Order: sequence, then C-alpha cells, then structure tokens
Amino acid sequence: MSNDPCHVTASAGIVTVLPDTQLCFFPKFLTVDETGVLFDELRNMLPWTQHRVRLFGRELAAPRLSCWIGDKSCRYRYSGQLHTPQPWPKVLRILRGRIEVATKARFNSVLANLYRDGADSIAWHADDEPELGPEPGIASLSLGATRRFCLRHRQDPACQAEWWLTDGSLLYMAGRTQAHYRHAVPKTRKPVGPRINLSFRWIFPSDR
Ligand SMILES: [Mn+2]
Repeated sequence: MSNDPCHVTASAGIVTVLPDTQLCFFPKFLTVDETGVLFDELRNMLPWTQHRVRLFGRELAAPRLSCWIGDKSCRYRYSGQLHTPQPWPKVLRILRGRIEVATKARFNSVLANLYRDGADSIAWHADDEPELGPEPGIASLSLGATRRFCLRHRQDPACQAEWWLTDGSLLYMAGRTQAHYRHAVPKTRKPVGPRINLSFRWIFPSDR
C-alpha cells in the first residue's frame, strides 16, 4: 500500500476502504471565502455549453452545462464527440497545483460541470475513456450547493458508497475505481442552488 496516493495523504483526507478502489475525501479542501470567489469567477468567465451525451442509445442534450479546459494536447472524446480544450484560466492553474500537492498526482486537464439546480444531474457512468489510461486519477472539487454523489460496483451492488459533496470538498478517485465502479449525481426535487464541479484528469495523448 506504500505507493497508494490516498494513504500517503491520509492525514489530510479521509480514506474510504472499498474493494477495488482508491478513494480519498478532503471535506474542507478550500475555505468558504475561496469557494465563493472561485464560483463567481468560473460561472461568469467560462464559456459554458451544453454537451451532447449518448444515453441508452439516444443522443440528448446533457442535463448540465460543461466546459473542457486543458493543455493543447488534451483532446478528449466522449459520447461520440471530440472536445478541444479551452486554455487554462490563471485561477485554475493555481488550483491545479494545490490539488497536485494534496493528491500526489498530475493533471493536464479539467472538465467543469455546472449543475444549475436540482433538475441538473449526471447519470451512472465511469470515467473510463481510453485517453484516461487504465488507472485514472480523478480529483473532483465541488463549489456551491451540496449534492449527493453515489458510487456503485459494476458487479456487486453491495459495494457502494455515498458522499455529500459540500462546498470546497475534494474527492479523489484513483487506481481501478473507474474500471470496477460507476458513479452518479442524481436529480433532486429539493430546492437546491447551483453547483460547479471541477474534475481534474490526466489525458494521455491520442492520435484519433
Ligand atoms: Mn464522472
């Protein structure tokens, strides 16, 4: 376990022990002052668009707004669409450095998602595109409203976990988590404000 990045940072984060995973949760990675400024800046500055997704064989407008950011080489194909990255805003470069220190991982891209209210969501999926490699490290930072995040084993539904992703929290998923588990942020009927999620990733070069 000595090279397990979660265990290295266990003093700052909470390690969740589940089979076939590496999971570490930092409940207060950013302060409320930091998240407020960051939320407003990202919401106003990023060129948010509604991506198309394929769900049960149909192509639909995703129930959320998104923006793909990263190094120039970070083209990313998902749901049949090739996304060319926006350049890094300064504030996200700085944030990336802090997350790299906490997780002992490297990131060259970030997918930003804006969940405008409780009707916005993300369906069960895994971040298992080939560009991410066999053991992707994904660091997911939450800003704004608290939403429920569910993780469930593909074969064994008894293996599952849930987190309330509060403002300023960071969930790091690594190892074989994406290969063995799916995750979702379900819709809610409760009144809930907007939430921005930043999921930092490492994209391996692709010639497709
Ligand atoms: Mn995901």
